[in-house]
Amino acid sequence: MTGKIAHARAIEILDSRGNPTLKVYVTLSSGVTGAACVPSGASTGENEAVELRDGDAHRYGGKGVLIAAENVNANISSKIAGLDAHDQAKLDQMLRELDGTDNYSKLGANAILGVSMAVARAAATESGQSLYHYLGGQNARVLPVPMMNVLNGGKHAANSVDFQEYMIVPLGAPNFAEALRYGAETYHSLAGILRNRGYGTAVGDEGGFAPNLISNEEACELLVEAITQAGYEPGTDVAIAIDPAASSFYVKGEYDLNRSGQGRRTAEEMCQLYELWTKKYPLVSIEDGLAEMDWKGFAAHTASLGAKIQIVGDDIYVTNTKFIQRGIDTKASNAVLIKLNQIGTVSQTIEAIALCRKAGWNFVISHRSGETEDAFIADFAVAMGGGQIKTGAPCRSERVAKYNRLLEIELELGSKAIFKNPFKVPATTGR
Ligand code: 2PG
Ligand code: MG
Repeated sequence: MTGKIAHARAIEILDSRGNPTLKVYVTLSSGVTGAACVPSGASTGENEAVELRDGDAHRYGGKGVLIAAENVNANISSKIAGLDAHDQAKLDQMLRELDGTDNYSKLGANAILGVSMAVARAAATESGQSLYHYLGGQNARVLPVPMMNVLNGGKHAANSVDFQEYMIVPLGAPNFAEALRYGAETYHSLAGILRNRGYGTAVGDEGGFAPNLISNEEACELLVEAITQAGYEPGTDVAIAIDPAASSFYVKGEYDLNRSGQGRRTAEEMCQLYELWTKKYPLVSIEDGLAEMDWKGFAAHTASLGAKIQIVGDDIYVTNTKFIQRGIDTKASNAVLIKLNQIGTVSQTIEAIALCRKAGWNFVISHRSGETEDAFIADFAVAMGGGQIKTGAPCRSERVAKYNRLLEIELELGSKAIFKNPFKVPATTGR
């Protein structure tokens, strides 16, 4: 009989930081197998689903995932055998019940998500469809505008920059392939500028350069210069987005910009800083400008800039409808960063996106800083049709795998493919 799950198997593999993670293979009774690899974050939100690690100091510094693998092989596999692989919602509900906790702390969100994604892959293959069509229906055809993280700081690099991510957003391109070219060319022009200034061009976890800059703001100046030097118009062709990941420098109710030596700031001062940057630079999106526990700061930030640009919540929501609803009620942002492993199953991720849509909010499908060659999120971004993906620099194969998959999808869709600027308001350059 087709459509039924036969078994699931998990193995321990390595992620892009050389840490263990899971690869899960789900085989159907038809003989079709789907596989998926699980990503892993560094600047994690406090309320994320639990990534189960062995804690055995003799293996990978305690980061092994053999227990999570065994949970798939010994506990989950036999319980999901016989379920219809094409009923993702039912499968994911079964996984929730099997674990029995709110945050998958029993079996591990890494074990659960690996199974959830691999089942989707197997079902797509069995039905003869691309994953983006299987998950998003036959009308799925919006290619995402990429947010490409080209300067890394914070927890993703050992340098003098407090803010974690400075991204280029090629929103003026006519299609995804051209957007990728705009981005890659800007990345190379940035490399040249950094070299000329005597800065290092070694890369951080997401493939962006990680130089010791003089200030957090210098990164924005460098990006505008790189965009211009690559032959593009800042704001019109290529804009800027940032993810300060402010939870990582929130100390006792203040924002401690100690890496760059810029001292402590209150939430109000951080808001003023972002207002100033939005006037000076072609900024279209700010993610986690305030810390995850600073709901008041987030609301003030959105009140000051939300009408002009996209304000994204990542750590504050952790792709969880409970927190996203609170954000909607309190006007804490106007967009959500979506990460499958923050919440644990494909279905719960889709529920989070449905809530964003209902509120008229944007959403951005995102990688993690620890990634693998799995390009699941490329298909997922097209399936969900939100028009935005954040998946690193055009550098390091675990990042480029997603971009290359999107090139394939665009080709497959042909003239049906849509690529458009998802930002309501054009960037204000103030120039
Ligand atoms: C973020 C992510 C991805 P991490 O903060 O948005 O860029 O980082 O995976 O380390 O949480
Ligand atoms: Mg983030």
